[in-house]
Amino acid sequence: MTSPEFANGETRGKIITCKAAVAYGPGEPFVIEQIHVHPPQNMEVRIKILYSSICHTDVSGWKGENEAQRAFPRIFGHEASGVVESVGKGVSEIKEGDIVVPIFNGECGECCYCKCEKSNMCERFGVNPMRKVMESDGRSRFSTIHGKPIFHFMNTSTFTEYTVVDSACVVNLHHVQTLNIKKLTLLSCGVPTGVGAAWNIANVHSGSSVAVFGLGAVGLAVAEGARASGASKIIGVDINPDKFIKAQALGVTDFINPREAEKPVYERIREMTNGGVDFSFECAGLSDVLRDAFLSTHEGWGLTVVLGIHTSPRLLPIHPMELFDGRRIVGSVFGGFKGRSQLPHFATKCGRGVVKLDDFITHELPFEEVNKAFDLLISGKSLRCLLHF
Ligand code: CXF
Ligand code: ZN
Repeated sequence: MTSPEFANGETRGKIITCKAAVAYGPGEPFVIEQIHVHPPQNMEVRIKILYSSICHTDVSGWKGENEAQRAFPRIFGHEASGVVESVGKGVSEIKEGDIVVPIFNGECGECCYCKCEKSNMCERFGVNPMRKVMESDGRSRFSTIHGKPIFHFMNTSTFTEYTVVDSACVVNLHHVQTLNIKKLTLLSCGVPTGVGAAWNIANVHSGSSVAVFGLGAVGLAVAEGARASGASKIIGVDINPDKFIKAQALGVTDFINPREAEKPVYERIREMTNGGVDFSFECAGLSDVLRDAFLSTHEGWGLTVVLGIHTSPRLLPIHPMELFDGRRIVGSVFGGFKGRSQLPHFATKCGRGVVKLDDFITHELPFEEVNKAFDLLISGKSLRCLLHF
């Protein structure tokens, strides 16, 4: 990958004044304004963002759906690509000018989770929606030009021309020659989240049957992962019939619109699959949908993978006795991928065409139009809208 024209070293070690989309309150329109971005500290990286897209987790955080996680003013955004502007002391695997993607689910490489091959959690840099400042010193690297701190989001904060993230939350994809920078952006959250859920968490195998509830970018990435693994039946469930056209291109073989169904969706799916699917994936973040997903799998071995963001307070809509029917349920974050160590290989596979990325980018807008891009996602018109900086 050729770096964009960058790296004169002039800004290294200095505060950068640049534009960012700042959210001042839950659900309030983003304000594009000048902010200060402080230099990266030990083991941190300052990134010039080239593209950022929007994921439903940004929408959920921006709306303040989970009360305990509210923090404003804040810079949202966690799916992006960029070029390294400068690095703090101790950073060795990333250098100025490298093409990178930030990851919200970091990998320090040293904690008991990072050392355990069964998990992609990280003690220090795993998803912590409560965190709003840098892990190392509990401070923000962003401030208004009047010096008021602006909070971080999900270890990343990408709706800004420059961001600072810990090096544990940066994946170096500089070597990936086969994907352009726009496609690399997709690898920062939605696509690995979905594909990895099918590959790493469910282990979807050739000939298996799958139901995907919610056909946004993550649900479609699950479908694409299942297709690539040779699943023979992939049932897409969504209330928006427009989603089916795109879904077909990504491997979905059958479609159910719950609004048109005469019986519960799980009953319909059981009829279509001789008792239930092998795997179901809940990508809508709705309790009733999760129950349908759970009941749509086959007794004895069915597995439901939860990917959707559920607002709190909500508990699993399942009676413990129902687990005695042999259906299982598990959550999945970032598709089970360990970001820094496994994403480069995943990127290479995508570059080889194992996973088709072409259909995920539906819109592109200048970063200043972030409010419009949010509308497109919330109204179900876009899958991924790339904001360019
Ligand atoms: C989510 C997954 C659940 C926790 C918050 C982040 N993934 C990406 O947007
Ligand atoms: Zn996301």
